[in-house]
Amino acid sequence: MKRKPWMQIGAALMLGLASSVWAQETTLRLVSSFAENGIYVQRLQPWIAKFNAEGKGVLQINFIGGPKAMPSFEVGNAVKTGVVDIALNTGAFYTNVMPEADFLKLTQITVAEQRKNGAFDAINRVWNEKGNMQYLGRMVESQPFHIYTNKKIDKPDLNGQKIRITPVYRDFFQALGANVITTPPGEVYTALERGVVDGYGWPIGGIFDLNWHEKTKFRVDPGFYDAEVSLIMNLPAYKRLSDAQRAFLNKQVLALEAENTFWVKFAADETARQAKAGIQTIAFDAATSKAFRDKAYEVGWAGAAKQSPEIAARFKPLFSK
Ligand code: 173
Repeated sequence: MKRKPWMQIGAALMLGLASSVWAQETTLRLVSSFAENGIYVQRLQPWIAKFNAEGKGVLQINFIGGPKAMPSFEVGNAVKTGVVDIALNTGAFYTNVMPEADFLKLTQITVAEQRKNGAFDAINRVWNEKGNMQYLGRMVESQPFHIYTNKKIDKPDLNGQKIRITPVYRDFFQALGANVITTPPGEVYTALERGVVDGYGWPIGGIFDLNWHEKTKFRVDPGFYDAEVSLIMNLPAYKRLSDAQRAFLNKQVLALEAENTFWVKFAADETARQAKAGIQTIAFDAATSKAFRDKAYEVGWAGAAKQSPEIAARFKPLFSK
């Protein structure tokens, strides 16, 4: 039988209708590199609940779990290969995917400014090409890193100290003379307890989440860099979304970033809580503090330039004040 043109149009319409019915809802699997009871996941949970409530029929998130579900340092690769769709992660945990991931600690401007000045686009060019990922958004800012130690110092000198690190701190702490040991957060408590390390690097907030305050005597001020905790997504999974799904996802991520004002107060609250818990502050005079912070960035950018000169040069003006 010869088909009439109107029959073909009818068939096309029905196909279109069917595909719009079938494409209606997608569920994305999300894992976290950070502990489920920690502050980052605590803040992500209500966001996921709202996402799923508003995303009915469009897009849903299925939270798989934290480091018990997948080891922290394996999450980046799982996003790259599509084993999971989305991760809450920090660049230091997926330098095995691309060394540039750790450069995000060097941003000195707000996340909103990074979106405006082209930093996000520059990041995504690299994340797309080298990581097979979309850098969706950054949910933590204004959280400088600190040295926490049980061995008192009176100047910026870590000679004779064993310090737990991730790639965030490696170059800087080694420049200060430390012996460094890389571990995921989940191993810090035991390392302190057994005396495997004298101290550790961590942001100003969150040391109570895994009870490290029980094993911590001193915090060194000032802080340096800015803790980066972000949502990253498998690039093919991102591209598979319909325009409406992608728009919904981006809207939700922007809403999450709009809540980042939380972190300034959290830093102040955590500083007070540490003092109350008996953690003493080691502070340097103004000139030494400035030299300490300047050195952190100098060493950090030098390390970046050594690992990936072209991309470090591209990022530096976009990340700096
Ligand atoms: O110390 C760490 O484990 C680390 O690199 C990090 C990065 C971002 C937020 C918290 C910790």
